[in-house]
Amino acid sequence: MRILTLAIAVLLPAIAACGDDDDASGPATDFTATLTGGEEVPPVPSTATGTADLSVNDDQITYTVNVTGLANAVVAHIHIAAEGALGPVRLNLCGTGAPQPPCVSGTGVLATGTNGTIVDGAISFDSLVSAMRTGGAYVNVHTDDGEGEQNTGPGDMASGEIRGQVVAE
Ligand SMILES: [Ca+2]
Repeated sequence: MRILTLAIAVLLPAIAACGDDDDASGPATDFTATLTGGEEVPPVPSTATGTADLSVNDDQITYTVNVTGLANAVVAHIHIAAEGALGPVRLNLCGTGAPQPPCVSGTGVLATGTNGTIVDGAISFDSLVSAMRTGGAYVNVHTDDGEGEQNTGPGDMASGEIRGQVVAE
């Protein structure tokens, strides 16, 4: 019995150390969003879809947005608002000029990069991350055919063609 007790005492710290990798009690740093036209406000009848993967590292967000069948993508951002509501742009993802990349239309990687600069400094970076953790942020991809009026339909939705609420992974 004494030997068994000793073995447990030796093993317990090792088990606790292994658990650190899967600690679910800390604040989320990895997020995802599923983008569809139906999530836009009001909904957009687009067949394009997308996924966004976002990872917070210190004061930066590293992101990759993949899309399927999206025409005329011009710009993408993280906005602040709950699902079903519209809110202002707070972080640029693509199409806004260096250092963020241009948006790539079609099927594949729309954009991948790193950014920690809040648009207009309107909120703090920590406030953006807090919103991401509480369902208060969304990824929105805007399209524009560059002709005539805007927001005429898929491929020409300057107000946003596919959108997805940011959720913790
Ligand atoms: Ca147009």
